[in-house]
Amino acid sequence: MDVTVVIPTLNEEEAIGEVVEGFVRQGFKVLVIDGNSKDRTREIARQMGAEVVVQTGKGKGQAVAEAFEIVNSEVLVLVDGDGSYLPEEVTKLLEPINRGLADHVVGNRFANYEKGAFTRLNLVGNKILNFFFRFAYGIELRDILSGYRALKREVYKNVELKKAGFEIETELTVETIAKGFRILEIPITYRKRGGKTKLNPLMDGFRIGKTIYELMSRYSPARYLYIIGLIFIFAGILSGGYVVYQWFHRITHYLMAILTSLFIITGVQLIMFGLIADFIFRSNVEFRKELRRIREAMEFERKGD
Ligand SMILES: Nc1nc2c(ncn2[C@@H]2O[C@H](COP(=O)(O)OP(=O)(O)O)[C@@H](O)[C@H]2O)c(=O)[nH]1
Ligand SMILES: [Mg+2]
Repeated sequence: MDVTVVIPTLNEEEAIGEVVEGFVRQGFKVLVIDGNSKDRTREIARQMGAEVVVQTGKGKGQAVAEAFEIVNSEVLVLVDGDGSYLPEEVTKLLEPINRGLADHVVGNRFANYEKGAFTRLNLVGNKILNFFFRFAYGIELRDILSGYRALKREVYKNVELKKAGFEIETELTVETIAKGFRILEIPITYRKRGGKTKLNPLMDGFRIGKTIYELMSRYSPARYLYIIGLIFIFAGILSGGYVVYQWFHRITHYLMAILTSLFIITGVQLIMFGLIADFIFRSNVEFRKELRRIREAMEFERKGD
């Protein structure tokens, strides 16, 4: 199989040599996309046999998007340059793709992580964001922010990435699902990184949460509308309760009664729109999947001729 390993780096001289070597040893092409490191990262990567490109813009997300344009292999593996993932375990990620079970495979770090690989804040932040993601999209994923992934060409050439920074993993995951590709998690090992992290847990955590929420209106419209609808109904129940309570005390609130019905009607309407949105969105995804199956079948036949 034709595989390119893409490693975004920013000042990773401590670990990059070992990472590149680990993949080159297994016979993979390696592309390091560097964010203008001020240390020896590029030099070491080249020595170890990687092709090195300096990204044109800023941020991990921009670097990855750029690499998606440069590479054209059947499969692209994405991995951090900090030594926190094991190059040998790449076979675990490639296997489901080889067997035709998935289009995008994510290494789940929570299966087996070294003590100290996650700081406490990092662990809590990850759990919260994963929980929020499951709640927002209704998809059973445990480690959406993992940096170790394998993507088929169809996936990495078709996802639309707009975020420049650490929101990239969220965007990649949501885009994969919205475009009707199959995503799968596989347990992997996660080690303590060499060198310092570039991620600011609070700032970037907040940005990632914001991205999950922003993408929701586009990719999980039903749940988005249900939540707003429920807020309206809740407001209606509160004001309605108050109106009825006062009415028993012989005080009538006409305006508030009208407001109550508006709240409830708006809420119910939003939920109905949500149902319709859900139906449209689902059939759209099914439609894309079916189209892909047909296209694959046709290509398979053509190759057979
Ligand atoms: N090209 C590029 N790589 C970056 C940038 N920021 C971070 N990286 C790399 O992206 C990978 C993930 O970043 P890291 O700091 O390990 O984040 P964490 O794994 O979430 O703690 C590492 O290999 C970083 O060197 C950037 O602005 N440009
Ligand atoms: Mg890392």
